[in-house]
Amino acid sequence: LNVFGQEKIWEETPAQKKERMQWWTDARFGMFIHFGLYSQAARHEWVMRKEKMSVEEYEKYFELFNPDLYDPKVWAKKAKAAGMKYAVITTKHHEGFTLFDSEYTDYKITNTPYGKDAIQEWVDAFRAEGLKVGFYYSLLDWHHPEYTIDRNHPLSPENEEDYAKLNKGRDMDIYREYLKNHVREILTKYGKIDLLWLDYSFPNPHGKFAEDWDSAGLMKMVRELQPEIIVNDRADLKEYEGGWDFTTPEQFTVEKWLEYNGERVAWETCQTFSGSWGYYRDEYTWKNKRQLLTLLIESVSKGGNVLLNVGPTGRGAFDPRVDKALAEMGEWMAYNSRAIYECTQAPEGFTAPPNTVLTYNPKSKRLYLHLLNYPTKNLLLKDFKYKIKYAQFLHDASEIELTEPYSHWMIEQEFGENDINLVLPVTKPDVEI
Ligand code: FUL
Repeated sequence: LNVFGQEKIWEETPAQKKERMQWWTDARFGMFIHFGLYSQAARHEWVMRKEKMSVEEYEKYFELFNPDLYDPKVWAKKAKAAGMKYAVITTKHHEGFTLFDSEYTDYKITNTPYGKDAIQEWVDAFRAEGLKVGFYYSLLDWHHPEYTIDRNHPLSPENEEDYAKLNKGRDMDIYREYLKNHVREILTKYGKIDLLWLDYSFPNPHGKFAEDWDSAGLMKMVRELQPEIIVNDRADLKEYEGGWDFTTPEQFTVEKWLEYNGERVAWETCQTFSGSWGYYRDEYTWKNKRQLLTLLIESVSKGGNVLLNVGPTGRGAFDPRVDKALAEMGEWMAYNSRAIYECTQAPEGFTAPPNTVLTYNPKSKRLYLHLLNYPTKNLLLKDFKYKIKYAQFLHDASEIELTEPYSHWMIEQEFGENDINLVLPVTKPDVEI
C-alpha cells in the first residue's frame, strides 16, 4: 500500500525512475501539437465551449475535415531543426474527435473526407527524425453522450438546478470504459510510445475527480502496456511514485524549481506562441524570439523542460509565423544547444550575476552563463574564482580573459577575495550568425 492507504500503482525505486526519465530530462525542449476539428474554426480549440455550440452545430467541422497539406515529415523536420527532441500530439482534444482510427467511435478521422488515420504517419515521421513521440489525450469529452455536463461543457446551463436535469440519464461508467478503451488503443496500435499527456482533471462541484476517470486503474493499465512511458500529472492522482512523472505548469514562468510533498519534482512548462493552442488566424499576440529563448534558458536554469505549442491550420500546414519562430530558435540552438541539452540549474554556491542566467551540465561539468544584456567589457563573477578554470564563448569556442581586479576602481567596487572578472570584447560577437 502507498502512503494514501491505496494499492500501489507502480513499483519502482527513485533510481529506476530517474533512469526511465533520463531521455526526457536531457531533452529539455519539445513540440506540442494541437490539431483537430477546431483547427478549421481557427479561433481557439475551446471554440465549441466558448460559442456554446451543440454537437450538431459543431459537426460541420467534422464533415469538412480534409487536411490535404498534412505531411508530418515536414513537421518533424521543422521540429528537429528548431532543436526539439520530442513531440506530443493531440490524439483527441476536449471536442471528442479522434485523429486515430478507433473501434469505439464513429467520430474519428477515418470517417471524415480525409479518410486516413493521421497518427501512424505522425509517429513514423517523428521517429524517423530521431524525436521521441508522445500522445496527448483529453479526459474531457464534449461529444460523448454519456459524459457529464459540467461548467466547462458547451451545454452548461445558466442555473445550478439545471445540471441535474441535463445530466439525467448520462452515465459516466460508460464514458469511463470508453476513455480507457481509447487509451488502450493509442498505446497498443502504434508501437512504443514515449510519453502520455493526459488533460485534465481539476476538481469542481460537478465532478471530474480521479474516480470519474478511474485514474488509478487507468494508470495501472498504462504502465502495464508501456512500462517505459513517461506520464504527466493531470489525472488527479496524488502519488508522485507511479501516479505521475512530471508536473505541467501551463503558460507559467516557473520562478524556482517545483516541489511536491517537500521533494523536488520534474516539470515541463507548456507554452503557446500566441495564447491559443489550436490554430487562431486572427491572434496577433505572438511571443518574440527573445521571449521564447529566454523562456527556454530560464526553464532549464530551474531544472525544467519547455513544450512549445504549434497549432497547424485546417489544411494541416504550419502558419508562416510558426515557421519563422521555429527557424529563429533553430538558429540559436545550432550554436547554443550545448547550454540546453542535459543541462539543469547551477550547483549550490553559484549566483548568477545581474542580467544573466546560469545553466549547467552535470555530466561535462560545464557551466553556461547566458548574457541577457550584453555588458560593457567587464563582468564581475562574484564567488566564482576557485570554482571555474577557464572561460570561453560558446558559439566559436574562443577564449575569454579572466582577470583579477586590475584597477583601484575595481578593488573599491567590492571586489572580494573569491571574485574574478570576465573581460568581454566591447562589441558583442554575432552569436546567431
Ligand atoms: C488545457 C486545455 O484545456 C487546453 O485546451 C490545452 O490543451 C492545454 C495544453 O491544456 O488544460
